[in-house]
Amino acid sequence: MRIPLLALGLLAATLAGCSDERGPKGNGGPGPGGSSASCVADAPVAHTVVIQGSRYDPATVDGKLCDTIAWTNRDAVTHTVTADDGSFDVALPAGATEKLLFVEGGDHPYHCKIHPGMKGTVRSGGEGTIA
Ligand SMILES: [Cu+2]
Repeated sequence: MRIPLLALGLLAATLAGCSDERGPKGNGGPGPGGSSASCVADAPVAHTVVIQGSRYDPATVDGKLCDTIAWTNRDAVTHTVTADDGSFDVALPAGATEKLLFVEGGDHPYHCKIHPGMKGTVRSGGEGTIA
């Protein structure tokens, strides 16, 4: 089975506007742990969300920069993992697994387009680029 890996974040954010992103991120100057982390596109899955009974479990993932999160649909119907802001939109037929790599910090609330009551959130910190 093919499992596409979708990356979201920096690229889209950069294209979306705000051309000037030189805001200071760290505490003064070049130190260890700057804001230029490199995320590996095929990194192991850091978190798994199971979709069962038309619920995301867990509903909130406390992720980190560069985390890859996998959603597995154990229901007999199709669900989606769709960002509230449209930055990602993945359909999961029954039994399917899809992965997303999070390279942009902040909260990423998402929902199922088919079942409006299904809601979840991915939290990730920091910013990175895909190696
Ligand atoms: Cu659904």
